[in-house]
Amino acid sequence: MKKQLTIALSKGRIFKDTLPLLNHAGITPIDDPETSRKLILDTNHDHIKLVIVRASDVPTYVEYGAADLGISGKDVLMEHGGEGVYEPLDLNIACCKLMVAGKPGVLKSTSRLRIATKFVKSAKRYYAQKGEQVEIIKLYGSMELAPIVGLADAIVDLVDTGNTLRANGLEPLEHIADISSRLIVNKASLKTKSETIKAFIQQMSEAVELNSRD
Ligand code: PRT
Ligand code: MG
Repeated sequence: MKKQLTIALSKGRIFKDTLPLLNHAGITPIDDPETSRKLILDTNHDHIKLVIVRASDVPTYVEYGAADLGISGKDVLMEHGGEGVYEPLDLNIACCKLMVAGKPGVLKSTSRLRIATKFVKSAKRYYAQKGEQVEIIKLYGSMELAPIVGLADAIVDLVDTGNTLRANGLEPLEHIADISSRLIVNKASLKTKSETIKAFIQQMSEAVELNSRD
C-alpha cells in the first residue's frame, strides 16, 4: 500500500511552476490555491496532499515533519540553514539570481556600505567571504525603496528580469548566487516512507528532465 505523502509549497510563482512537474508525475490538485481558501489541497491520488504555506515557512514544515516533502527556493533554504532537511533534487523552476543592487557607482563611492535585505544570513556570508565590513539592515520587503530614501547604500535581493530595479533607478551590481527551487525531504520520512518517497523523487526528476526539453 502507498503511504500518505504531504507536500508543502507556496502559492504564486512556485505553485505555478510546480504544477507542470506534478502533472508530468501524474499528480493533479483538485482545487486551485489561487481561488480556493483551503490550505490543504486534495489531489487525484488519495495518498497525496498539498499544504499551502508561506514560501519562507516551507523548510520549517518539512524539517518538523508536518510535511514529508516541500518545494522551496534556494534563497529560502540558504536563510533557513539547509541542515534540517534533505535536498535531493534541483527542480530548475522559479529561477532568478541573488544580487547586490543599488544606484550606479555606489559601491565605489562608499567606504562602509549599509546593506538593506531580507536575506541577512546570505548577505553576511557573502561579505564575510569578501572580507568586507558592512552594516546589514533587516527588511521584510520592498527592499528597492531603501537606497532611494537613504536607508541603505545598496540592497541584496532577488533579480529576475531586472525590471523592478530599473523602475526604481537601481541596477544589478554584483552576483551572489544563482537561485532555483529545490525538492526537500523530511529526514525521518525518507526512512519510514522510503519507497513512496523515492518513487516520487524519481518521477519528479523525470519531470524536470522533460520540462527542460519543452
Ligand atoms: O511573499 P511571501 O513573503 O509569501 O514570500 P516570497 O516573496 O518569498 O514568495 P514568492 O512567491 O514571491 O517567491 C517565492 C520564490 O520564488 C522565492 O523564494 C524565489 O526562490 C523565487 N523567485 C524567482 C523570486 C523571483 N524569481 C523574483 N523575481 N522571488 C521573488 N522575486 C521578486 C524579487 O524579490 C523582486 O522584488 O521579484 C522582483 C524582481 O523581479 P524582476 O523580474 O523585476 O527582476
Ligand atoms: Mg512575495
